[in-house]
Amino acid sequence: MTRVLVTGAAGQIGSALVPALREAYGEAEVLATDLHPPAADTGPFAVLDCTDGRAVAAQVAAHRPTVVFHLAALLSAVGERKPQTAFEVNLGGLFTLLEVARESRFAVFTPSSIAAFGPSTPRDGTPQDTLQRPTTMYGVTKVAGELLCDYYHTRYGVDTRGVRYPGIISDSPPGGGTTDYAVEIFFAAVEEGRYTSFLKRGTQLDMMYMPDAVRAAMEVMEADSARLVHRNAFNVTAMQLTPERLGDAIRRHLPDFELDFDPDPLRQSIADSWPNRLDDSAAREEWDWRPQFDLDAMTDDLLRRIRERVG
Ligand code: NAD
Ligand code: AKB
Repeated sequence: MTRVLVTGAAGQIGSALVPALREAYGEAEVLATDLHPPAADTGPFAVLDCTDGRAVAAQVAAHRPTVVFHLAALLSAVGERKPQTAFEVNLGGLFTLLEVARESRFAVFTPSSIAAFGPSTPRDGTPQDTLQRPTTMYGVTKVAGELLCDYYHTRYGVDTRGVRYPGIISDSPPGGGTTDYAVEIFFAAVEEGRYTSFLKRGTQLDMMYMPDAVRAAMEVMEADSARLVHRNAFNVTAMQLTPERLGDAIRRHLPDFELDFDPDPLRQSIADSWPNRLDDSAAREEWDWRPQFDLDAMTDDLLRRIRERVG
């Protein structure tokens, strides 16, 4: 039987992952945890600070998870504004959880990010195994977290797995990252008919629609471990977007949509340090990863959802 605990469950990814996990494993089997309750969710929830080792151990003892989806983190832009807290939560929280996993023997899913790469990484067709010298605190915690997860697997046999997510686009609000513009643009298009991008024209980044991101997390945890050469930090991607490409896709539905640009220096410099396009062939080979949504399919689905919500 699969019993699940999710940290950071009230955030952008948790808001979609928790319902999908409950659908798959049963509502009572999935305990959502965060510093505060999720906006919409009504299933089992507990307040849990992932940096508090005693509290994490107590929740694990009470719920007895077989797998923890560890989503608690500060994202790239917030992390640059609060680097000390980002280190404490992103790396301290992960270390705390892995220590509990070492004792209690549950599997751990930890998302890394395209932020684990830096300006010296090959930008096009970024390989699975390559140079990683990120220049943000978020990126530093992500690459260190990848290594920590590998270490707990090889040293202690903890079943650690994970993916390097690109920017995730969804109808749940983003948590303070560099790719947030790609969510904001859809809401602004429906509500105001215009959007001012904080990334400049031509800034290309890997992106993925939330249903694919949720499926990636669940599929890598269900994958046959005998096939896994890598375990943590699988490159995964679905599409490569610029603000203009998103604008063009939105204009198929809303022809009068206006897009202009007012680049934010912090988030632009972060975006400029990340890859243009990941090579996700290791995930495709080792656990049959395939994205299902391209730009047009995502745009059709997301605009429909936002319109239903906004009315
Ligand atoms: P988010 O910012 O939307 O949510 C993170 C959640 O963590 C928040 O609800 C916050 O309250 C919680 N949190 C913060 N500090 C905490 C603490 N001390 N203890 C417990 N909870 C705490 O982030 P998200 O977008 O849902 O991201 C989830 C994971 O996926 C993160 O590891 C992130 O780095 C990774 N990721 C996300 C994206 C993306 O585009 N959303 C891309 C790559 C990787
Ligand atoms: C961010 O922009 O910080 C996140 C990410 C790509 O990790 N969305």
